[in-house]
Amino acid sequence: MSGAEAPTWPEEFAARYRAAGHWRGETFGQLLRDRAAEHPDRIAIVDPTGGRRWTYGQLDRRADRLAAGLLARGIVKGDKVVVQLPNIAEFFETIFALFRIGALPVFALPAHRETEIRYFCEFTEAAAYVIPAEHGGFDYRDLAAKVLTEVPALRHVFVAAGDPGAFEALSDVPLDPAGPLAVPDPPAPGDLAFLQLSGGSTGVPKLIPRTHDDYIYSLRGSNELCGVDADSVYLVALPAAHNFPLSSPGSLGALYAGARVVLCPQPGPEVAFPLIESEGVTITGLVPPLALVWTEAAPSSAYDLSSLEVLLVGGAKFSEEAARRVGPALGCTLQQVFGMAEGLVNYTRLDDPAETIVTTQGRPISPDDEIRVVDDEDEDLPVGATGHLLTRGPYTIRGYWKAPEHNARSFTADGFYRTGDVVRLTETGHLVVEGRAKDQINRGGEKIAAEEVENHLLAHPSVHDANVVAEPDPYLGERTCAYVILRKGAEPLKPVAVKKFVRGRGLAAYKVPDRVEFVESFPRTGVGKISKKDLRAAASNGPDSAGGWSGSASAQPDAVAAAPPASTPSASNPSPSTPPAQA
Ligand code: AMP
Ligand code: DBH
Repeated sequence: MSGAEAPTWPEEFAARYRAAGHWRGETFGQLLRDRAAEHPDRIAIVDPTGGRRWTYGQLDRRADRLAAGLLARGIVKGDKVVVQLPNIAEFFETIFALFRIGALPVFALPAHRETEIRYFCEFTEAAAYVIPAEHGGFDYRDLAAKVLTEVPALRHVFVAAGDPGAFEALSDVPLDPAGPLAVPDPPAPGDLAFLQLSGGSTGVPKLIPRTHDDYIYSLRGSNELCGVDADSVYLVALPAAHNFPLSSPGSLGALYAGARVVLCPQPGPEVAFPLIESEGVTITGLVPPLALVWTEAAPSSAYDLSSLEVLLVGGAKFSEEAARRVGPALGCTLQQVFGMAEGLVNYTRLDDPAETIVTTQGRPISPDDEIRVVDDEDEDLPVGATGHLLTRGPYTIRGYWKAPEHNARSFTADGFYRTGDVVRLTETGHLVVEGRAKDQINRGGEKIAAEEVENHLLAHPSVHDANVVAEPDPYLGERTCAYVILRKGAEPLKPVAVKKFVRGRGLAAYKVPDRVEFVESFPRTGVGKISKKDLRAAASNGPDSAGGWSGSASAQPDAVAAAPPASTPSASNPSPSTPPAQA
């Protein structure tokens, strides 16, 4: 992997991970080839929308034919391809074709819109962009047409499902390679396999470079801890490209095991439960809000859910009370998972005591995952104390892709990733997530970088300054509240107009603030910095408490007499840029 694009593991660590048998020299292209050779007629992918059932042999063949077609279109090793597909079979055909030729999928989510997609295409200098024609009432061809005019380097748009319109249908790309697929320079196990997205905490989005070797190790480890083998049936209920349903153990873990992957077009019980019954689903993963909905729906459901053995819940903190209800309601084992696309994944073990399963977020996959819980000065804390989680290990990145300045802050000098999570370690080595130090809102598992939304708010001509914080929500866990100071003399705005403005900037809908409050000033800390802590406290006290700090911590009104131009950075947002982030 190229050191210029992202820092990688020092050779002594790489050697250790190889010697331990973690990195076994596998690649995604080869693993599908091997499974197809072992059991060509087993079902790999079930896509209920098209009534499609692809065997391992068929998926392997499709990946080869698409790979040959993509090579013929000039897509080569190292090229980036933004893949924005819903839960359809073509997602797997596409990514395995790209893996085979060594081109890198960039895993966009269906919720991403113009701002995010343009950024991914520009920043990665993507050669191609793969979309469905329409999904969830949204026309991705319109989005692609806009992005194509804005990003000249983008050479191809492929439409994987539905009417391709002005673009090329993905189904027209495959070619029959004469004989076995000939890839001029096939990827090596240590090469990058794809770029995953980070929820991020800054206005600048982060891309996560994962290698074949490191990611496949996390799949193998996950399969072992989640009991996934060739007889398992994994339901992809969350968006397929997200790191959780992709790898914990996810669809790729299931394919690694030679198991069956069932694609669920919608995660609600009305669509998922019939699929669990008809396909005999044994394992799936959900974010906490969905787990609550399933738990409520299951007892009165007409569908037979008895095949379900394991329900993984993660992405955001699952409350103990809700966790207790899962087993009785769904008749399966709850497995909490605390993971991150940057690497480290923790699971409660299937045979952990029931109390451990409902009160902790698990422990790391690997004996070589190094965990440190530290104070604000990076000093190690004793077991049981609450502090910042730092980690290093065989499947945790050593740096984001092309982000040297951010890497200097997000990683210690000796390569530990600063997760931004505040945790406590129990005597049994389990982690309990107690909070978060990063400036992020976790909206039911969807991560929102506060700074990103603040930058979009600041682009409004009437907005002088803005701060976005989390407020508690009974269903989502957290939702977003934007505190906005209007410019002196600006026309009064309604909250709905602010939300509409943000939406109009072409952002994923989940990033639009749930609540907007207009205030005269922001609370300040002792040294005069804006206190997000006080803003969060105000937000959790409800709509009318905003501005309660005025005249106390800060006697200085924040609004200035002469309105600066819209692009001028404000105190709370040194960067005037308006880049998007992600997941
Ligand atoms: P990302 O870096 O976007 O992949 O998001 C990973 C982050 O999600 C973690 O660093 C945590 O903040 C959060 N997260 C994931 N799983 C859990 C969990 N089970 N409990 C609490 N927070 C979680
Ligand atoms: O939230 C996450 O990013 C996440 C949660 C559970 C994750 O990446 C994972 C498991 O692998």
